[in-house]
Amino acid sequence: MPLRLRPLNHRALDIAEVEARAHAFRAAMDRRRTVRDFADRDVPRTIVEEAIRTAGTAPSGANLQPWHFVAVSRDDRTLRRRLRESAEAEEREFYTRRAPQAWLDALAPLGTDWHKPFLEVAPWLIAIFVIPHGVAADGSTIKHYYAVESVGIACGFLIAALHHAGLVTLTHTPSPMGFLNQLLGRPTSERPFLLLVVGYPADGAQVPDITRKPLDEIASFR
Ligand code: IYR
Repeated sequence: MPLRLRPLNHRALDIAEVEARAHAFRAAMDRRRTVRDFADRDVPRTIVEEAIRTAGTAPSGANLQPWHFVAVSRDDRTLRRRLRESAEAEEREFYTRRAPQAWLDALAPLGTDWHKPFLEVAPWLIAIFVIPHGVAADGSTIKHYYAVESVGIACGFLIAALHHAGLVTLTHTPSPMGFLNQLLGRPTSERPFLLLVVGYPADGAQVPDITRKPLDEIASFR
């Protein structure tokens, strides 16, 4: 494709405003917590659509946008029950057999176990798939460069968008996740990446009292 350019839509702010916005955004993001206890309160589909549109603005390798999002409402109770049953079957294996003790020890401060009631309770689940290869008009295969990195960035945007809108999320990683292709009708050429649980927190929801590493532990300036 030929290179076509258009003007960048960017407004240069004065530095005091840049500083204030950087701080305000950090403070807002710092209030984001992974929540495991969801209310059964509804969230309109339009909000989920808007958050997925935000995720779709993420940068991606060669702008190939190697992602697919499947949003599952509570309308199909049977599907929700199947998703929960499949995830819990894998998770029960994980927690009782597959996980090495060191992994279980690492998870202990989070208080997780194989029970996943939020898969039925929360108003929305968003399953995110990586598409490692696309198909060209002539049927040939197109490699999606940095597909996993791109989808990771898009998921960051999605989580930030939902948090910014006033909702809470849980990044759930049932392992293995192959059942998502089958239950959600996605081809095997798409790889499940994660299952994002979306909604409002239950009344009185609590979260683990954990801390984030300070800047000097996560960054160096040279
Ligand atoms: N997939 C399991 C286990 C789990 C793994 C990690 I790494 C976590 O940060 C949290 C949970 C589960 O979802 O419970």
